[in-house]
Amino acid sequence: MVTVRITGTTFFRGAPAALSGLLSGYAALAVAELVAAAVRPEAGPVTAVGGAAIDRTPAGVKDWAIRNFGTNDKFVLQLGIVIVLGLPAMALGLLALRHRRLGAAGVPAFGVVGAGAAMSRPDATGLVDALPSLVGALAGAVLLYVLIGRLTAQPSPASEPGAEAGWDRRGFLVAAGAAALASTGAGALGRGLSTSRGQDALASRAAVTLPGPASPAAAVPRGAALRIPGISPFVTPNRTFYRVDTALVVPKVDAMRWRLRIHGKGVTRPRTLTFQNLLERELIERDITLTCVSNEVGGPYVGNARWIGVRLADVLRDAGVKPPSKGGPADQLVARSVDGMTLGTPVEAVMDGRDAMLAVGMNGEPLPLDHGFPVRMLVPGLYGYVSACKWIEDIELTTFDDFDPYWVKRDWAREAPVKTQSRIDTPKPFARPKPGTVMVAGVAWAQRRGIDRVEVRVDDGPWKQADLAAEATTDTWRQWSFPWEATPGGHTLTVRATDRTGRPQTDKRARPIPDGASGWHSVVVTVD
Ligand SMILES: Nc1nc2c(c(=O)[nH]1)N[C@H]1C(S)=C(S)[C@@H](COP(=O)(O)O)O[C@H]1N2
Ligand SMILES: [Mo]
Repeated sequence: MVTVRITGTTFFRGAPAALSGLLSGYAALAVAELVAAAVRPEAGPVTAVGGAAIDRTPAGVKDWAIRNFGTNDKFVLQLGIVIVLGLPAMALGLLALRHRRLGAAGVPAFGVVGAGAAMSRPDATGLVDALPSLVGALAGAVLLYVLIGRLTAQPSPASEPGAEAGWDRRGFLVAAGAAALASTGAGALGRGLSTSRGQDALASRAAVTLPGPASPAAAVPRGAALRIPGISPFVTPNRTFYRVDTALVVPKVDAMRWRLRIHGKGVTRPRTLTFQNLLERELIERDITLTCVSNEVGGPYVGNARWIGVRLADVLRDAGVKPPSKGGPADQLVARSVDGMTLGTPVEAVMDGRDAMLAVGMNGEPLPLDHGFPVRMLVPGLYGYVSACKWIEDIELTTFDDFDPYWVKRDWAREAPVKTQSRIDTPKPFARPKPGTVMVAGVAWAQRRGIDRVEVRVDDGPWKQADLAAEATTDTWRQWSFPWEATPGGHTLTVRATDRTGRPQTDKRARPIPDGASGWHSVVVTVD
């Protein structure tokens, strides 16, 4: 009789105990996010663990995640973290039912993981980064202790005479309900705080008026933008411009408080520039195609925009910097962003006359937050990870021997000029066009060198010249088209480009790591 009762009760209490664990985890996260919002949003446990996971993810998996989830990769990661936390939280609840102190003490163990992750981030600033996770975990532990206390407390004999569940059901429900409410409130408050911080950044962006460029972009020739359905437009709108970065939370930088420090080897006149300082300089406007090294053959991580900014070489010269070819001691420029990302660029490339810039505008507006507001770097001809630092705040002149930036530490190449590539935008893979003339069209790029020729092959037939759109500059991609007389059946369309140096795009397949994918893009279609 007694045994039966205990077993039944234990089972009966299992569900509320697991719920207590979940609630405690929820409260811990909510309190942690609130503390983070007050001290440092990036130090919140979900962001920190997610960021630390990104830092430690092998390049192959990261590529896979970007490929399969696209820009949603970060949402999927965060969702995964929350789900993965749920199970142990419930287990701790059950453990606490038998060993109240031990179960409650398990919660801070997770806090330590969160704190460790936050402190390991490249942008960590010290112990404050540990604070959100630790305070949150403490709150969670206390809550679990209290809730389990309600669960194991005996009801007053008068309240529920003969009640089989020997626990203070009312006390538990009240405590659990209050905890859920308070946690939701804390979470909402935290989110509100973070949002209001973001408002300063947004307000400062809204207040920016970009001055006209002293050196406007060359007019885009009339024939540079073909009107073919399905082809990538010559100018990629900001809204659809690809985004690749490690930031789980997009940095929200107030342009009025923004500073750029320039220092390091061979910097005879170290500088700290304000946003206003930049706007007061001569601005250049250029059309530049930006490419990500992670882009697979035929992939989407390439876009062309009209950028406006300050010539980086001028700023460096003002600081006394000389390129190695003029006897300068630094061969690597390391750009650092507000979120601790580091990117290394050859000083020689930045100062060789190309339009390397500190960009403040993109397609006629201040940089979107996602694309680096208020200031980012751009160097035509180099993949983004070795040149295009978003949310930049520091430029250090150093050497390739002395410092490996973020991606180089993760086995990507130190130097990475963009490889010649071409892509079929239309028809799409597995399209079913009708027999007759089918417009095959797409884009090709070889920044700095320029595209000289694009050829298309149907199945194993001969290479045939595609029609090239007019070239805007050698730093922009070039559209091409090819009217194909399609015959019924399955066909493979393949494209290859040749750059202005006369070198055809290699057919040798290479993965993106370490210095960019190579190979020809093919699309299989069925004509019927
Ligand atoms: N701060 C910061 N800057 C960054 C990155 C990043 O992760 N953090 N990613 C780089 C990479 S890999 C690329 S390809 C470009 C992409 O720029 P976009 O997102 O504006 O297209 O930004 C570069 N600048
Ligand atoms: Mo990239």
